[in-house]
Amino acid sequence: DSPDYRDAGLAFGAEFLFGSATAAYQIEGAAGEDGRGASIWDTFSRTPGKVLNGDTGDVADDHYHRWEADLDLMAELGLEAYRFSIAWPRIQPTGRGPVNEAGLAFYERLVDGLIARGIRPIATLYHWDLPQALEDEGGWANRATAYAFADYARLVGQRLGDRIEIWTTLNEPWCSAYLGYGSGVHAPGVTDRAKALAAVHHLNLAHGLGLAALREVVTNDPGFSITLNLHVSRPEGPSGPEAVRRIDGLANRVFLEPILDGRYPADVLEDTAAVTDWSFVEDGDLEIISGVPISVLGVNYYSSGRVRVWDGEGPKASADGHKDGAGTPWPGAAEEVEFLEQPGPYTAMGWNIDPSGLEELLVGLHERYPELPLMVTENGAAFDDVVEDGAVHDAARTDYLRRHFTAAHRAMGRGVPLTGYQVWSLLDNFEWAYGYSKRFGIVRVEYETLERLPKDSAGWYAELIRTRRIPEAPVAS
Ligand code: PNW
Repeated sequence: DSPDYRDAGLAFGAEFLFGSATAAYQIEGAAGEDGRGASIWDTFSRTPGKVLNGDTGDVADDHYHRWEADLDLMAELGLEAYRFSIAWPRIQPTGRGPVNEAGLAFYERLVDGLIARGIRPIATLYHWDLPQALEDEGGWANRATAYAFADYARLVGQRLGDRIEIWTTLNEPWCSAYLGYGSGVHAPGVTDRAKALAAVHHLNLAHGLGLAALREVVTNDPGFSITLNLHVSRPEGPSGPEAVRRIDGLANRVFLEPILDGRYPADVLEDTAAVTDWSFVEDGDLEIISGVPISVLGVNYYSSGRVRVWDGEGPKASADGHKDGAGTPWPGAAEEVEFLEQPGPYTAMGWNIDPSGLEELLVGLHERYPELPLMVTENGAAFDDVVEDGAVHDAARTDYLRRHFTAAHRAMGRGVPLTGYQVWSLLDNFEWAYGYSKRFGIVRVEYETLERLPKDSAGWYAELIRTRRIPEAPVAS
């Protein structure tokens, strides 16, 4: 038992799905092409001061034009699955109405190209690029957006519903709600705690309505899922457990319980009573949200936090290894939670590296939901890569991945039904508020030329996939 999570040689079964993940706005570019409408991220990134260096997704990795070469690259790495997202404004430019054929055709080509190469498509319907026209009507703070999402899901399902392996409704609704409508560091940049909580509910509702629509139209018995960025918080001092309860409630249970248990957690409603009366939850909503069971839960994990309740004296600490504590106006009682300095080491995002958090998260979920299969839908790291003689020797990234795969393997050894692992990300890409300054790819993208260069971590991952055993790896200095 090595405490540093660097066990080489651990084996994964034949069914375990190794892959990599991306998202439409982060890689596609071609923002004005083939009838694509504007999304909230177009508007936000073009607003001065919102994204570092004024970066936008206008060109990104130009994947919209280079998709075929990118698929060949995935095949060369031996990926068994590819998790991508579909841009709603390519399918419905204003968020409503008939299909924009040219936009949908892109995803048909992509999915057929994956299948032709033996790579299984995992499709996310919403990875944050809401059509701007829907934001103009209130966005996720508006109940009607959930119904518009269901119509969109049906349109996509009618066309791709014979070929997708796993459908994911939403990616990280925590980010959409709290970063989009609470702190405003993500699009649409709204800062209103009550709207953030309304967004939480409408995103949950969209999930339920979306799955119901999909179930009616798909023909190939796919998996149904949602991807959550669940927060692992470690308690500090006597108030630590109370702080953990508050963050776990607002970040995790406010999504898990409506979807998996058909109820909102009573303590969360209490914690937020001064912010909202939750009257946006209508009769029958919880039946809709939990109505179509998910067959696998997607888990995104990068880092953990260390928390206690602020005693009201001195400045409130907000150093957060997971970056969400800093400046995030957690609504209600969680606002009084302090995010403490972490021991490190850190990634280039300033996120504390803590593979044991992944093991604990997976084991905890399995204890709470014993029948539910899990999949890691994102894990990876940004580091300050350098190109040397035409190579990127990203030992730190390889080491990060090796330790997290070890953690996942240990969780499986403790009985967790983990079905796969999608590394974030295949390509360096538009890292939201950080623009192109943070590189998460196992493949480097040279933004001047748009050339792709697999990093050493990609070679390591290809070997893991080929041998189904965790290879030796250089230890990060
Ligand atoms: C996730 N936070 O984003 C997303 O799903 C990806 O699109 C993204 O590139 C990746 O993780 C790396 O950041 C997050 O502030 C963004 O806590 C922000 C936070 C968490 C996840």
